[in-house]
Amino acid sequence: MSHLFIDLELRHGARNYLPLPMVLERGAGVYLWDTAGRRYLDMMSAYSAASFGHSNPELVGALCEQAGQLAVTSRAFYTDQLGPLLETLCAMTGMARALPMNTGAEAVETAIKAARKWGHRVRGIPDGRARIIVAAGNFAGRTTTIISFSSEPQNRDGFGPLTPGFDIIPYGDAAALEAAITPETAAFLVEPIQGEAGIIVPPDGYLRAVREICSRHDILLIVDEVQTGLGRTGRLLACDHEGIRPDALVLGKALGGGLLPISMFLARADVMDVFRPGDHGSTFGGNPLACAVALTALRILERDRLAERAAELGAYLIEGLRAIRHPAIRAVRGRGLLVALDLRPEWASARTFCEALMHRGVLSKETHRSVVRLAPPLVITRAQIDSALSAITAVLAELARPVTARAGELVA
Ligand code: IF1
Repeated sequence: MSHLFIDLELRHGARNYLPLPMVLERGAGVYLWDTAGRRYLDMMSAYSAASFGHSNPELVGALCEQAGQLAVTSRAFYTDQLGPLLETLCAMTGMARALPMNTGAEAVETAIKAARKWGHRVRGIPDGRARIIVAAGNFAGRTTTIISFSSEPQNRDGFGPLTPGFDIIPYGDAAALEAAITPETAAFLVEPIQGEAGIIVPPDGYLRAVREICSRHDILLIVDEVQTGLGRTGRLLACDHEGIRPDALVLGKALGGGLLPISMFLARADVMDVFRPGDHGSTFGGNPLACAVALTALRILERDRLAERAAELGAYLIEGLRAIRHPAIRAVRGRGLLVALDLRPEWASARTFCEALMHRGVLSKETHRSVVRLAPPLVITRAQIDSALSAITAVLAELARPVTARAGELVA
């Protein structure tokens, strides 16, 4: 039966993904079920969008109630849902203003437009000359401007002409930021932990150092917390681990409670005030339906102390992974419930590992060939983490000797 759905996607869809060979039809909490009724423990939670668990009943309730009340109005009118969400997010993050969008990429594009216009109108950079510094290994979405500053060739190849005005520096190197700043630099856009790059945690103090450099040079520190934000790394924001406040912030994914897209660009007042009526917008940005779900998600995040939970259970997961003694494991890294199991390529590819995990009822996703991403819903329990660790241990045990050793045998 599942091949029918796979065939339909292959026949009528673009081939821009290579999904694992299974078909999902239901989700609840940390579990997903395929069309054959098999249950899976979800260890990647839709790239951190499903932090509250799949089809969270409270969030579905908020969605249904608001959908029956008022869903999409455009921003031609005020509504009773957007203001409370903006107020709540500004209070939680310490930002002065917020501008709602839908996807992470749209909120990042909003950040780029704000930084450029602030650079031109406030900082006095000649019009059209503002530059933004980014870090190698960044991932901020798939629009043509965002891929223009990707250091990953596949993200860019064939999609030119690329958008100019970006300078790429090594990630985790504060001195490189200082050296790259010019009179035309308006901002530094950076992830506090790089997700797609393989869950790369920068050296301790990196965020504090770049905060000081940006302040001293009066350039904007814009932090992309689309993936790391909203409790994922064990604090409300990953920036909180170093106690720094950026000049602007991007949120997305989990803000929609795993039910619908909503993202947010938040910033200092003088940055957000560069937007005048008609400068920027979006049909669905800030729609009351998404706002009602996001408000409920934020209330659950705080009421159920999900950030603290991510810190505690993330440490438990990392400790459990590090206790597995197997030569195929090159590294275990991460923060909170954003964890990477980095495999030695001569033992197995992350893709092969994820396929083997799937057959043991655990779902994850590879990134950058050698990294298995482990980022479950923040509502996961210790017992469920134990199940994931058992499956990972079993798959590791299945791995035969490294490919190179086997090849040696064949030659001999
Ligand atoms: C895919 C992972 C990638 C993001 C950060 C902005 C965006 C993302 C830090 C854009 C999106 C998604 C996109 C998805 C895979 C996934 C991802 F790290 F989360 F796994 F690619 F890096 N900033 N990340 O991570 O948000 O427009 O997608 O809502 O494109 O395959 P979006």
